Amino acid sequence: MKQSVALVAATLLAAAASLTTATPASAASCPSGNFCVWTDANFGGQRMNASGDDEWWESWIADTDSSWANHGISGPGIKDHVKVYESAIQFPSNGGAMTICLRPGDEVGYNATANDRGDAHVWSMGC
Ligand SMILES: [Ca+2]
Repeated sequence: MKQSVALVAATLLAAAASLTTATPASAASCPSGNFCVWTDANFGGQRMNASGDDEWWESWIADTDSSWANHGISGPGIKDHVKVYESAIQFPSNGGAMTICLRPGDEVGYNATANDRGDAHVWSMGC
């Protein structure tokens, strides 16, 4: 009995995983509650992760970002979207153009428009 319950649970988990995974082979490895960004496409190379805003990315990730994941926590009144900007948000710069915006749960393995352009990110209520 115990074994069959475990089997059912495992089957349900597998079904849930296949429903929620956007990219087939490699789901992004990113801690819950964090925005993650990688230097290479498909969540490869070095990863930066942040649970808060970072208005001035470190030089190793600035303008080298090639894949992104939003594993932020969703809920009423919670800033659960992430906007990435082309410039550091440092007075008088407001960050310039937004290169990409991620909804909760979004995992983007590559995006030609945003590739190697990000310098800052901010959590927000929407895109
Ligand atoms: Ca890159």
